[in-house]
Amino acid sequence: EDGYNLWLNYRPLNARQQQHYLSQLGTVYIADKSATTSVIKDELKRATKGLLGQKLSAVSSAQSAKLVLALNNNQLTTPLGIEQKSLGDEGYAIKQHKGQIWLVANSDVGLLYATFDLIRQIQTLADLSKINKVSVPKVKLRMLNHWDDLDRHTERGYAGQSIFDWHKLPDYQEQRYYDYARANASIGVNGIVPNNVNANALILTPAYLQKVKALADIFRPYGIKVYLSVKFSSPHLIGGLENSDPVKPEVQQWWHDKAAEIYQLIPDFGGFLVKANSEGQPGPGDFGRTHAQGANMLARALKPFGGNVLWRAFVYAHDAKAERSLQAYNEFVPLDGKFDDNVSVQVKNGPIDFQPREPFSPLFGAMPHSSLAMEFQITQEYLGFSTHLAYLGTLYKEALDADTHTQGAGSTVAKVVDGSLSDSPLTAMAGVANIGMDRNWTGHIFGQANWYVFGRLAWDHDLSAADIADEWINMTLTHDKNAIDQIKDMMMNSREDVVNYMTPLGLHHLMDTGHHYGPGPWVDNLGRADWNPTYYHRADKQGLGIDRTASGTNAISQYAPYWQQKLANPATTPTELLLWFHHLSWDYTMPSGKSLWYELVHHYNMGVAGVEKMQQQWQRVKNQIDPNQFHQVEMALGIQLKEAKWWRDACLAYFQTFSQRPIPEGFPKPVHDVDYYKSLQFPYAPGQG
Ligand code: BDP
Repeated sequence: EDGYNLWLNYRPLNARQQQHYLSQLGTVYIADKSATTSVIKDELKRATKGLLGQKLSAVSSAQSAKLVLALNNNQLTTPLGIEQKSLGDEGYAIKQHKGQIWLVANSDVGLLYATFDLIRQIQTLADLSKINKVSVPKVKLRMLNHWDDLDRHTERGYAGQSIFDWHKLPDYQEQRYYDYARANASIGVNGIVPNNVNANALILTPAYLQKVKALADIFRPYGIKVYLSVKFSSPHLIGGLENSDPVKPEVQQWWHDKAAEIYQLIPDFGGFLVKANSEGQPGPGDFGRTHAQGANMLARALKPFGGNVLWRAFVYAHDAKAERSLQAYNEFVPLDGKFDDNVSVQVKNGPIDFQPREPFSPLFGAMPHSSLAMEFQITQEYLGFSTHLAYLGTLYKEALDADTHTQGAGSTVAKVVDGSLSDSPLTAMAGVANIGMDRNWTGHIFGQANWYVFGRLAWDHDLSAADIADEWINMTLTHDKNAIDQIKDMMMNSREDVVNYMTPLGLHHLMDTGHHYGPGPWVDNLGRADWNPTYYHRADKQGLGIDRTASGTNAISQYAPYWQQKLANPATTPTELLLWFHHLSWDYTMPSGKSLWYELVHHYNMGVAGVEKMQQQWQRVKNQIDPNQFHQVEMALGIQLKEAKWWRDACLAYFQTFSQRPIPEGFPKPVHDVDYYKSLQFPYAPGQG
């Protein structure tokens, strides 16, 4: 088992289970013909052959079939009485009806999603005898963002080169593209951006658009649209215009013409993703224009063709006076209501940058007249690359379930993202992909679970992280009940372990420079203050943490009054975010009754202990896991333990130079002094920008 099949790993069920499902599904009728229907047939064949030992026999009428797939506009579905409207463009129903199982949707892509759901039911050994479900996605655009360069380098990618081989496209169409599309369709991902947000203008040249068209043609039957990251200065760089000022008619015309050219090739092209005026990328700010002016210019070029703009809110200016966590809000909130209806402002889950733990970004809930898209990072740039086991389902849920209180209690981030709390109909969720050419796609097998959970939550944010982990384990690794419990427990605790051994109690941005691999809390010499870890932890003789209350940067003022009140006082600030919002003395009494210094040491050690526990749990499931996969995870956990100790020791050795307190009784002392940790070099760490 090399992991290539991901969760679409159709291992044979036991004979009794096979018999059971064959008696329920033995014959199939598919009342439709299209490219997507062929995909459905292929997948059903593949899944039933693998899982049930034989494919279903196709029959020529619905009456004689056990399994019926039908479009809702078809007369055939009348007996089910399913409200056509309720399913929308992509939703579906799976219903037991007089001894038959019906899959019904308004579109063939809806039927494809239903098929993958049915397969998942079998893979997770669900009872189909009374199945009666309707499933409709809560968010419209469910997208993967690849930070992949045209030379196949993947920025912050830890699983090998980019899967997109631009050099060989459009002629050479890898099997991997099809398997990638199957995997995405199986979890409801319906849009992909194959190129880096730090965009190369070449992507919009005719030769590259031919390559993009080839990908779009492959992905179309799977319900997946292609979008592109575009460089705002493209009119100047590849169009020969003097500059790319968005108010200039010739610049607007250039984008209109470019859009027309793209749609000529790709009639269902999704639109543009833009990183503008951020980390050196060009943008409307270069000409004194606002983000809204820049975004709307692109949106108007795409509008006649039905395309959308995803405009990123990840901005922090190098000359800004405000503390970094304040900047996106400062720039974007005044623009609320000014974006066109085919623009979504894409916001990272937290106010800084994909840290192991952040509070929710205050933009969520603060722009009720705009579409706000969620951007999660699936690739583990700040959570141990592809060597650490960190299930991100819990992180995503924490962010989505966070209550912004902007429209009273219950104003969760999820409700902002799914449009219930805004007057914009456009809704979107994006995940920065963790996929590369590694045989198992994600480097670490458990990285697959992060791709999986992203898609499942983008479809339905009400699902629980534990249930999704359960599905994934069943589909990917094993059906053994005890093993599932052990592995699920590992997954559910893993992200908190990482938080504890890297950045406990609200600490953040302690990583080393450039590659972001390993600890570097001492770094204070970078070109910009807000690139330095010291900017964020503010350790001194008195204590630790950054004061973001009114006596400090006043970042808490960007949250709803409910939160302002709570966050103003350390005693009512959630412990896990304490040092995000407060600078506290080393002797500050924590809710446990112990001092801050004690709890800091304790948390770092809990993180390490958590990895040791995962190692033990993994050993317990040895007989239930494919030997190759078992060994890979075993080796990775070995690395993770070493690195957890490295993080703990380096950070504690460093913070101890300020706290001047001994490591409390019962905890190990750092193995080396801080100079040793400072001296470590990682010139070829993967995935650097
Ligand atoms: C940072 C990454 C950088 C990305 C940037 C972004 O280190 O490589 O370009 O985010 O989101 O976290 O644009």
